Amino acid sequence: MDIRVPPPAAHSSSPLPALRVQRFAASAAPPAPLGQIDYAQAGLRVLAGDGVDAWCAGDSLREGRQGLLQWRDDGHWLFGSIDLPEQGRSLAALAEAAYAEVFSCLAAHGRPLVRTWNYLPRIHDDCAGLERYRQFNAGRQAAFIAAGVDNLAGAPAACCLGTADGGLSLRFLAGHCRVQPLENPRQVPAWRYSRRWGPKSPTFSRAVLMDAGGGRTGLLISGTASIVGEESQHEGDVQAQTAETLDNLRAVLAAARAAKAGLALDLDALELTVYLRRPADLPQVRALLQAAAPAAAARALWLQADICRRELLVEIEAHALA
Ligand code: 3EB
Repeated sequence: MDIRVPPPAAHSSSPLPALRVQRFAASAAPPAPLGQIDYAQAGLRVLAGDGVDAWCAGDSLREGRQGLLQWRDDGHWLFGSIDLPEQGRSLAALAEAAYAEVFSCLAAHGRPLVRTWNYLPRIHDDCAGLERYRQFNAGRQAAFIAAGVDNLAGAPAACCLGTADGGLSLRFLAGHCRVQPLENPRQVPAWRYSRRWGPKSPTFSRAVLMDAGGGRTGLLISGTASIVGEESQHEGDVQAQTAETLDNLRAVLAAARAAKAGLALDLDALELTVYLRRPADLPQVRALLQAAAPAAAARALWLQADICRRELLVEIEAHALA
């Protein structure tokens, strides 16, 4: 482990710095945030908006490496990344290895996982009779269980998107205390999906609420799509899928408001990332988003990616630090 000065103050004694995330064009991104996601570098095509999300909090950063994993820690928050080449391994083995590194890093730092971003190449291809996304799910879940996570209901918020090539790219944010996971009453919790969606369910919560420091509350909403119960809705109809996705986002926001008295967030308060399977759908989806949440639509980042079920054309993730 390669530790840079200065060592952190014990995190119980220093005040919790406010977590913030800012969007930049790749050329303008700050050199040393807690961590950043350069979407183009992760293999996604930026359709509109600035393509780097920089997560920042305190300035006293330590950083280090553990195998192929890199992390930065400000004493309260930790942001990490790991990029694993496939080298002939199955996606299940790859996901399990990547998440084992993540959990070993988090155990060393005593930090709980808050949010993960997962990017994997050729997500729909078949490998030994199982779609690669489903293989990924099997490996991810196995790593959670191996790490001693006995209740998948506490899983982090997440997204999982397909890229054209490259290896498995994982980005993650860990916090200073346990977060409050949220579910969407319109949807079956993903960790309880039936075996129709794969032998092992995906390991994520629909959203998490947390203390974001500086007196603020953080709401991180997972990738959200046109799913009701556990069924994909409106196959082939991008406009209806967008409307259903917005209804799901509203339902998660209602769950967040119910969980946290005084939280007054609506769609327009969210920072949105919109993933489109087909770039040509951008104008239609943008028009619907502008009608539902004009201010949020104006700030949104638009990316092209494969969404983890073939029939899904649009997925939206969001965060707000209120
Ligand atoms: C869904 O709701 C759509 O596997 O980490 C959304 C967010 C989706 C996260 C993941 C998958 C993931 O099932 C897909």
